[in-house]
Amino acid sequence: MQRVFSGIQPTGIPHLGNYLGAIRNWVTLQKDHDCLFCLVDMHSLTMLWSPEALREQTLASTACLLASGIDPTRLYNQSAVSAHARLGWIFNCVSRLGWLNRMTQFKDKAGKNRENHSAGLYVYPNLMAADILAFHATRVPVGDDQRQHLELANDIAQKFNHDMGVEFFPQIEPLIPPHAARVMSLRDGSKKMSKSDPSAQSRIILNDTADDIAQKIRKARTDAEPLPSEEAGLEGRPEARNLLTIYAAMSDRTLADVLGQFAGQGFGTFKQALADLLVETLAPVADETRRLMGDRAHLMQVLRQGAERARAVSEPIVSEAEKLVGFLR
Ligand code: AQP
Repeated sequence: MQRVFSGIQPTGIPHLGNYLGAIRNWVTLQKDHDCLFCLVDMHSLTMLWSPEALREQTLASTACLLASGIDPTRLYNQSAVSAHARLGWIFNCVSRLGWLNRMTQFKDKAGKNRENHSAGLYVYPNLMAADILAFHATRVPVGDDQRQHLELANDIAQKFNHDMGVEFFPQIEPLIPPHAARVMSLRDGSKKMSKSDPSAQSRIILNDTADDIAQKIRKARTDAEPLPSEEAGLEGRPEARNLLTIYAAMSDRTLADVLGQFAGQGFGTFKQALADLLVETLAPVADETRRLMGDRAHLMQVLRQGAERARAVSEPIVSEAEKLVGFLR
């Protein structure tokens, strides 16, 4: 059975982009793959953080993932399993500065002020490679924004194998959904929907109420033109494309099919239909998330048990990697 690994940062409540780009696929994959899903709390330290918020958001994200249908036995938080940090350090020494310099996510997040960002943000992709390879996972379901990091993980695996003269780490295959792999902000169709966007109106989060969802969709930025009948008519209209793509992904239909239904109509009717569709799927997730957040002891227990299982899988692999690089045991 193929092993699957994927993670999400507990930097806030997961949003619709996380759901369509990653979480929804995790739920499908866990049916016939050996899956590990991780709250990557160590990655959350790469940007400024508050310890109290990190604790709360780790529990809230756990609740959201369970409410979305993730199997509790497959979920844990990264910092509880030392294999991540140990292999992460080895990969810091295998990865090349030239490779990291090409990472667009670092450039996007650091912006013009890169000298003031943490060294962690820069080496984040090395830790991400360790997250996956510590389990010899070969399939990684992610959104499109993570494609470059997975290419780097394969370069690291290959260089490690070459330098140590072994065939130890496998190659990784990204599983990127064919539709809605990059959900954009509801306020600006050129920006990725993100937990760290200062505007709460830019994203739908998985514990939004039905009213929140309807209000955010009503206020989502659009343009003055009616909806086109063909995809070509979405050229230069990123906000319209984003909303239609979300509708198509949520209803498991093609964009062409959705355009056929709404062609020539204004955004009023379409936004109402989109809000209804989102509420139908997400409101039960939000209700269950709120219920689970009331039971912190249960959430902690899920993470502890998940970490135990993750330790059992990763320990022999990372111990072997440590032996291969020459560490004495
Ligand atoms: N907008 C998106 N569309 C599709 N997929 C997305 N993912 C994130 N944003 C979108 C996918 O969700 C998974 C978990 O992402 P993450 O939380 O680890 O990190 P991120 O990509 O940095 O997400 P955010 O929301 O933008 O977080 P912040 O603001 O904290 O940096 C990944 O598979 C990702 O591809």
